[in-house]
Order: sequence, then C-alpha cells, then structure tokens
Amino acid sequence: MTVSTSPEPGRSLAGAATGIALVLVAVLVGVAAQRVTSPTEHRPTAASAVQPTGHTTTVDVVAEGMRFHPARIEVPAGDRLVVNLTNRDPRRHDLVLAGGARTKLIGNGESARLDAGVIGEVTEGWCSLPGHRQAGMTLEVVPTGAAASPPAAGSASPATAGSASPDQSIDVMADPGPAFTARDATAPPVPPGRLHRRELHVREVVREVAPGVRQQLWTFDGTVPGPVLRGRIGDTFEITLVNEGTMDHGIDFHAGAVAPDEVMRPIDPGQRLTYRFTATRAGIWMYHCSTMPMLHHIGNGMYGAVIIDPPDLPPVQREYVLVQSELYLGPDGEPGDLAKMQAERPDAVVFNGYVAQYDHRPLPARVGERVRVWLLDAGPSRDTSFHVVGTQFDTVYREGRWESRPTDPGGAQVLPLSPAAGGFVEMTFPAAGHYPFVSHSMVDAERGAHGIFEVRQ
Ligand SMILES: [Cu+2]
Repeated sequence: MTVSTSPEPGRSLAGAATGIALVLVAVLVGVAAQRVTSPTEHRPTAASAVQPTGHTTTVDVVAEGMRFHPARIEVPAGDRLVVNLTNRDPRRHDLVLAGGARTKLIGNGESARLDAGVIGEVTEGWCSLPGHRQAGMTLEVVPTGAAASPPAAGSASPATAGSASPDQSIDVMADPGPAFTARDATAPPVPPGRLHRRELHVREVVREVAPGVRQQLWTFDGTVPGPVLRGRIGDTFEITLVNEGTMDHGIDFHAGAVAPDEVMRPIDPGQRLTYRFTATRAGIWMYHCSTMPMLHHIGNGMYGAVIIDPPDLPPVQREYVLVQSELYLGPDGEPGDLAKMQAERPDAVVFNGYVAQYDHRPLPARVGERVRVWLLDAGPSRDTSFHVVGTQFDTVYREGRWESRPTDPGGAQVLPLSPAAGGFVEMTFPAAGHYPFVSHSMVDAERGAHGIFEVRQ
C-alpha cells in the first residue's frame, strides 16, 4: 500500500493491514523520527513551488520569556531565509522549522544560525524542548508576493505526531501482579539534628504508573512523588539539586520563605544548585519543579512533600503519607501529554504515583490504634476530598490549623484540599475489616484515587 500523505511519495509501509488510523500514525511518527534524527538536513521549503530569487533575507530572532521575538517573519517568496537566533532566557532553547532545518540547543546569551532554504510556503517553527512549543514557543515564516503558496500536505510536525499517537488506556481494576511493590506510605520519622543536608537528583525515568502502562516520568531521586522530607519548626534544610536529566529543571520549596530569583531558577543538565531555607511554620508543604511550563513538569512527576511537625504533635501508633496527583498519559514510555494537562483531562488520579496501588497492597492498621494520614494535593490542577469509608476523623489539621481535636464534639468526614494544600487527619478503626479510602470526588475515585486500610484485631 502506498500512502499518499507521506512526504516521500511511493514509500511503502509494511503492516498496512492493521488499519488506516495506525498507518497514519506510523506515517506521522516516521516523519517525526526522520526530522528529529536529521539535524543537518536543510531541505529547502517547497523550492519547487517557487522561483528562487537568488536573494537572502536575514532575520534576527530572540528567544525570551518562552516566546520567539518576532513570532512572525515575512520573507519575499523565493528568497533564502537565514535566521540568527539569540537566547535571552535562563532556559535553553532551539529553533526547529517544519521543513527540517534546526539550530542546536543554545544557552542564555548564546546565538545560533539557521539556514531555512528558499521560502515558498507558510512554514511553522518551534522550540523542540519538551512542553516549550505547547507553552507558546512557536513562530511562523510567511512568504510575501505573488509566488506564495499554502502549506503543503504532510507537513506534520513532531509535536503534532506525538499528540496524534494512540493513547494508552488504564484499567483501574487491573492487578499489577505478584512482583509489584507499592510505594511505602509510612511517614518517615523526624531526623535528628537541626540542619538537614541532602542532595536531590533529578532523573528522567521510565516507570509503570498502572498495570502495563509505562511513562517517562521526570522525578526527584527517581520516584514519584519525590522523597518525603521531615523536620521541626526552626530546622534548616540545605538541599542540593543535581540535574541528571536532559532538559532544564528547578525546585521550589513551599516549606520556607525565600526570594525565588536565585534558588528557584532552572538549571541545565549537569548543573547543581544549593537551596537553603529555614522552616518557620508547621504543615505538610509541597515542593515541585520550578521550570516552565510548570504544568508539564509537575504533571509529569516533579513534586513531593516536606512535613514540618506542629510543636504539640502527639505520637501515634501509625502514620502514613499520601500525595494525590493526576496522570495525563502520553504515548507508551514517553512523557505525559501537556495538551491533556492544559484541558484538565486526566487519565487517572492516584495516591503516591500509581493507580489504586493500595487496593492491591492495603495499608495495615489494628483495631483501636490511632492512625494519622498526612495528605498533600500535588495536583497539578484538581482538588481532593479525602475520605475513609467506615470511619470519622476526630482530628483534622489543615493548612497550619487544627480544625478538629478528639475532645471536640464535632468530627469530619473529609479533608478537602486544593492543589498544593496539605494537612492530616486522625482516626481509630472500630472493628476489623477493610476500610476503603478515596477522594470523594467520585470521578477521581473511579479513576484510581482509591485504596484500602486492612484493619486487624
Ligand atoms: Cu522539571
């Protein structure tokens, strides 16, 4: 079968019998791969459709604030276009044209030259770093004059190809299998000392997020959520962020008040940054990647919790930490889909990074024990309404305030939290049994924000 939308007419694709939709996807992915792996390609844009003038138009373009300036370049049709790109952003950028020409990645203050070839049609350009195009780093090259022609068919770009790929689907009831290990939800103890010094390594890893569903996650220390840090009021945290990823990342700790300018700046792959803050107030505080677009970086796994104990926090028999977040699936083994994040269309909502993991590995407790559950809503965008079926909360601490204590006549059925809010609840289980915990926002419970306390005598 010959696919007429291919940019190389006559190219034959094997496996066409699997259906036209898959074939089209394969073509798009083929185009993407070809362009990504051919950085030196300088294919003139529809040169055959226009008479070359022999002139060259040179344009200076600046990358700044996640935008190209100018974002529209007019070129007399038939002219050769040369772009001199200068980056004035702290983040790295490049410029890729739909025709295949591209610059290398350049850092702040660096410049690169791009030869776009002869311009005969409207041509799109963008930054190829993950999320930058969707965040608005695009430009348009527009030929002027009589010879201009509309965009050619088959000018699909890598980002378009990505979003055209088939979604993976999540079965929230699927068993992850005997080898599956749930994330340990046990709250870490408060470490000794008043200075907590540690490194956090940014790693881009491929992990399962539901049975059989793999995603490339961007992580702190290889886990989603990142490690739970803990301390007391007055403690100082000295965290060194080490970027072992392929793109820029940063960090923002809500647990301390600092001027964002220096410590929250994005750092390039291979760089380190030391972030120091003193915890002056109690709560469970979010930390997250500070690189734009944050929706993409948080939505793809870059979040975690810092617990600062209230000074009068009594000890309990069991203490757990749950972080709720949404999953917006990209294609298998690739990062989450920013377009779905922008539309707030999650494929799943999860506790501690994996769909319904505590249904399959319930959290243990015993009858009569006081159980404390710390909860953080990492979002990036959805609220939670945490509820434990069969119990009432006699203690609620939310965003730095005790809202219920065991001696109060009242109680609570949910801990409601907006994105980045946190707190804890306490309960005792009256009898042995299986007590489901959910976000009582039912659409989210049914897409994976669900687990079980297994209570024994
Ligand atoms: Cu990041």
